[in-house]
Order: sequence, then C-alpha cells, then structure tokens
Amino acid sequence: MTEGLSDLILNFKRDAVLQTVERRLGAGEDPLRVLDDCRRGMTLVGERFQEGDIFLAELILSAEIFKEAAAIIEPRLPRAKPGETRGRVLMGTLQGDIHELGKNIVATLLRAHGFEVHDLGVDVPPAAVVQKVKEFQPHVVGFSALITTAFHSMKEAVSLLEKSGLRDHVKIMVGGGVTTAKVRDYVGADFQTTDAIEGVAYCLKITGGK
Ligand code: B12
Repeated sequence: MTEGLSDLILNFKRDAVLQTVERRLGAGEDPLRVLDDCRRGMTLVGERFQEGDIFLAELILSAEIFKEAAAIIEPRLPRAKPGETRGRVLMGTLQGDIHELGKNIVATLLRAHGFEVHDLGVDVPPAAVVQKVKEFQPHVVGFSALITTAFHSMKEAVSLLEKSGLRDHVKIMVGGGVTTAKVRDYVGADFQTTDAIEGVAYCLKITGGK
C-alpha cells in the first residue's frame, strides 16, 4: 500500500493519488505517514528527472498533484489548542530557489504545534529576511533549500543578520532535500535536518516546549 501512493505520483495518476489519500485517511492512517509517502513519490519524480526520463512540464505536473494531495491531508493533522502560542518562526526559501512544497509542510506542521509562522515565500532576497526579523522578532528562522544555488543566499542572509546585530537573537535552521551538516556550517546556521518533524522538535526545544 505504501509503495502504491509514491508510484501513483511517479506515474502522474492524479485521480488515483487523491482517491488513495482519501481512502488511507478514511481508514484512520496517520496523516504524517500518508504525507511522507507523497513526499517519497516526489523524490522518485526527481530521480527520473535527473536521469532525463521526464521533463520540466512533468515536474510541474507532479508538484500540482502533490499540492492537491497535501490540501486533503493538512486539515487532518493534529491542531494546537486555540490561543496557544509557543513562539514565532520565520520561514522562507531564499533567492535563486522557487521550491515551496517542503517549506509549506514545515509551516503547516509548526502552526499545528501552536507556533505563529510568518512565511516569506520563495525566491526571497536575503535583505528581506533581515527586515522581517526586525519586525516579527522570531525565535527561529527556518530556510528551505532544494537547489544548491540557494546556499549562497542563505549564507548572505546570515551574514546580514550578523552585521545588523540580530544574529544572536534568533536560532537559524536549514532544511530541504539538498541540505547537509556541511551546508549548515557553510551557511552559519545552528541546526539542519531534512525531516520536517525534526524541525518542529527543534523549535519546541528552543522555545522550551515539549
Ligand atoms: C517538485 C520539484 C520542482 C517544482 C517545484 C514546485 C513547487 N511549487 O515547489 C518545479 C517544477 C517548479 C521545479 C523547478 C526546478 N527544479 Co525541482 N524538483 C522538484 C522535486 C521533484 C520535488 C521537490 C519537492 O517538492 N519534494 C516534496 C517535498 C515535500 O519534499 P522536500 O522539499 O524535501 O521537503 C521535506 C523535507 O526536506 C523537509 N524540509 C524542507 N524544507 C525544510 C526547511 C526546514 C527549516 C526544515 C526543518 C525541513 C524542511 O520537510 C519536508 C517534509 O518532509 C525535486 C526532487 C527531490 N529529490 O527533491 C526536484 C529538484 C529539487 N529540482 C531540481 C532542479 C534542477 C530544478 C530546476 C533547476 C529545473 C529546471 N531545469 O528548470 C528548477 C529550479 C527552479 C528554481 N530556481 O528553483 C533538482 C535540484 C538539483 C540540485 N542539487 O540543485 C532536483 C533535486 C531534481 C533532480 N534530482 O535533478 N522543481
């Protein structure tokens, strides 16, 4: 069953993907597990793209299918109690990178855990991060990166935060498929993961939650 969903995404079978998602959620399966199977489907799509078996139009199609599936799954994720605020997190995908699906999932999960999240969007200039840190005063800044060109923008953002005297006021986490501990060190971030839930756990730790 697990294999089924990722393969359906890989084969761009939109209707079957959405039906399978509904069926598995209806059967009481953990929404996070269903979401992760969709994510694995996207990884397979990426591999086929890299091998030259599929083209950009199909990459775009897979992203649209993923978005529709995520829209069904997200309302089923656990929700924070109304009025509960654990802390503030600023999220964004920086200049040179327009991938947003992973970032959106992290933002949704953080909100579900009671965080106030400001999402800067994609292709964000490093200076815009500094401006928003001043206004929003987040506890954690989370950067999502799916292509290597974004590494320089993330490093630049951290450097600008240092120059503005704001670096010590925030923790910085980086995540997304292409990030590693080496990227964390290159960027000058505090934490790195490719797992959205680990990112949420880090934010909870920083803000003193469980
Ligand atoms: C979908 C997709 C696209 C879509 C994006 C649509 C959208 N609205 O986001 C489109 C078609 C636009 C696209 C464009 C391109 N893409 Co693309 N794309 C992908 C693909 C197939 C899936 C990415 C995805 O959304 N996965 C699903 C999400 C849910 O997973 P995720 O992002 O990894 O996020 C999870 C975790 O990583 C984590 N996470 C993510 N961010 C963060 C942040 C924090 C703080 C934390 C804690 C956690 C966290 O949480 C998520 C849930 O678990 C990947 C393949 C892959 N292996 O990832 C290629 C891939 C990323 N793309 C690639 C490329 C090359 C491109 C293009 C350059 C193609 C082109 N020739 O134009 C352009 C780049 C445009 C740009 N400037 O950004 C390469 C990058 C190679 C590299 N090393 O740099 C990849 C790896 C494909 C490949 N194997 O060649 N792409």
